[in-house]
Amino acid sequence: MLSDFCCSFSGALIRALSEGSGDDSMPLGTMDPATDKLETKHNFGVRKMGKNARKRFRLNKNLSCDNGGLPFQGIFQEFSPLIKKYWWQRYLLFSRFDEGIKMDEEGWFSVTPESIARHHALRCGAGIIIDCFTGVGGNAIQFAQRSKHVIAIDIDSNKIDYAQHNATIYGVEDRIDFVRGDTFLLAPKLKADTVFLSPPWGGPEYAKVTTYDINTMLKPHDGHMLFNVARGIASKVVIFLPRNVDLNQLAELALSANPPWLLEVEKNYLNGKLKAVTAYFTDTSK
Ligand code: MGP
Ligand code: SAH
Repeated sequence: MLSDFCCSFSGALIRALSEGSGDDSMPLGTMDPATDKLETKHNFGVRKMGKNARKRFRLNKNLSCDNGGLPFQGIFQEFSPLIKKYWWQRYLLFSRFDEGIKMDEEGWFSVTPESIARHHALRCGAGIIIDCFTGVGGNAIQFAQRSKHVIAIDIDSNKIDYAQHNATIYGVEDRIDFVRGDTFLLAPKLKADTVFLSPPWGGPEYAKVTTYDINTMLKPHDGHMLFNVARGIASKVVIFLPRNVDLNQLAELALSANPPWLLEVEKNYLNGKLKAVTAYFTDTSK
């Protein structure tokens, strides 16, 4: 089951919090959604495993029990042991995984699970979208299913090759312009309707801290740099962030623009487990 809920913070609410009314130290995420502007709750429903999926699941389970099985062994040869837990989730990451999806180490732990990426695509609409940190293409592929034009940038040429290959499996490679480059250097030349940012969080270690600090832990630049660069590209900025992100820092980002941008924070759940947080910033003056 994928369920997301999304709290929309009006400018007034952000201001109230940043000015310290009430408990300033309380992260926005701990508020009672019933009283704090819970706008929507989408329940995507529990999907029963189909006959084929059950068969595939049994097959993979058997492979891994009998001696590790080939796919499982291969994973250990090619990647660090850390990747094992992501391999178990491979069909959540790419439903067409068995058709030849290519991954590298960072791709395994960074790719946005397919149903969350599909949801991002729904929310981002059909205009021109720039995916500034494409990775192996989890988001770009879903954007291309809906948007008329996707520009997919990554600094790592292997990632761009893998993303292009993976997009071919989904039949959407023609709708994506793949660019190998540094988003921060390319930014002044970019214009779009929506800019999507799924930057490196510093690896799976992000989960070891109670509160993730976007000012010190995001790579390769901090949250303010990221937001400022992105808002020069589009009037809608979407950032995919760790589930333990400090929500007050997101409100600060929205307020740092003049006039302040609207902020919506969405928690992304998969099978009842909180996976990540997505922040949607919109310039309401345009
Ligand atoms: P996770 O917390 O590492 O996995 O990442 P999981 O399965 O929730 O681990 P558990 O031990 O808590 O059960 C959850 C999701 O966050 C991944 O599937 C990715 O979509 C995303 N993600 C994780 N990391 C480390 C990154 C990252 O560095 N960058 C980006 N953009 N996304 C990441
Ligand atoms: N959303 C992606 C995962 C992104 S992981 C997916 O679903 O597959 C983050 C990516 O940012 C990595 O692939 C990394 O190579 C890339 N990256 C890091 N610094 C960058 C920069 N300055 N410009 C462009 N890409 C960058």
